Amino acid sequence: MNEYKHIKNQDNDLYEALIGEEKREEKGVELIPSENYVSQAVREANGSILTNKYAEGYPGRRYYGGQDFTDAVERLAIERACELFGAKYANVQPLGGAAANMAMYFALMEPGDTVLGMDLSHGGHLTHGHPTTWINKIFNFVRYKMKDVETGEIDYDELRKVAIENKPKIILAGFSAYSRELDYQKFVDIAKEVGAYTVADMAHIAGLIAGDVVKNPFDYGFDVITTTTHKTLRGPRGGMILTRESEEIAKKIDKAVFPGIQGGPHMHIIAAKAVAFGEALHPSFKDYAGQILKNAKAMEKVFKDADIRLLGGGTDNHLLLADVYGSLGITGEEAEVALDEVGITLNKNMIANDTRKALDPSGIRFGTPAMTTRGMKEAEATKLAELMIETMKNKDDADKKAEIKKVVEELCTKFPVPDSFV
Ligand code: DSN
Repeated sequence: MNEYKHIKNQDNDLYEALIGEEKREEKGVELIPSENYVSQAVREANGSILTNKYAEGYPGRRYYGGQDFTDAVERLAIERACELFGAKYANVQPLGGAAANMAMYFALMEPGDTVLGMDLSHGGHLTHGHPTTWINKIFNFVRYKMKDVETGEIDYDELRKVAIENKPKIILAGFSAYSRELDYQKFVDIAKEVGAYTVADMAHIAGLIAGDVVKNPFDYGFDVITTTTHKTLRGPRGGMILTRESEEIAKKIDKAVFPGIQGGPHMHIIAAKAVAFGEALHPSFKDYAGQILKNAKAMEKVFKDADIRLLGGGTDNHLLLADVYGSLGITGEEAEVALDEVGITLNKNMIANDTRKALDPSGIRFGTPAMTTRGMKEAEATKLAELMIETMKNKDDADKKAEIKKVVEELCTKFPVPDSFV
């Protein structure tokens, strides 16, 4: 546990909140598939004096003085990112995944141009053109979907048809609630046919790509990858844009990030990205990524054995989507609350063709990146999945939930978050 001694001395209200969160993370298990625990080294960089520095521009061409050390920091992050993903260019300045996607859209398109992306109710992300976002007012978004929600197979014939009809500038592969591998070759073939760029939003699976346990879209000729750095990749909260080989695209992306949509880069976060990418280049990261998948498969088995419907029929990655309303008669919101009470954190989620609403949907989404960071393996994943089902089946039984909470706490005590991963 961190001491926060200076905060304690000068700001007790904030101190109490931080200690509360420290305890919550220690005593409960995190199954939100987009979350993780970072190393102390990442946190040191994140909390470093680089937060003091303005560094508009890029290494070797900054607009402010005093850049003796910022260039070295940013170059390290760029070189490591390129090595991890097999890219020629990397922009490590995006403040998050949404900023990365926005900059990518502005780099590759003019207002009014069209993007073909995954339907949001079938696993796509808000930044892929949700009607409530500003980006949706600037660009035109058309959709592809799963052909069969029970297997997760994408309808590539429909994707091709929509591409031919709408001539998109970008065909976007990527998701935030989809558990199967995509057929990247099909995306590339269709994009070639209609003259579109191929972009993969790999925020959720970046760590799995870096660890070589799922396919890398660049191996199929994708032009660009956007990602966050804090999910499976286990870095600080932030974003990144990678370009496979085109200098022309990379230049457009750099301009779109700064001065296009952002000001001074957050150099402390870029330093923390460099640390995290260094960790992901370490051979042990491959084991970590492999274990994420094994743990997800162990959870899949328990849910399947209990006859709980999994969207896509199971998982090829780190996450699972379960139709708990259809299978157990408990809503996603009720499940989230009951599980929170026993120290298991996950999120309610809409499922494809959901008849319920976003704030109280039919599904839950959960995954294994954070629990795997704690060193938990298949036995613990199996136990947690069993406890989840027991909790959902007994959501109104306070005694049962107290009993389960104790078991979760004991498990967490045995698996503290490590300080270092290398
Ligand atoms: N909020 C992230 C997630 O949970 O998937 C995506 O932005």
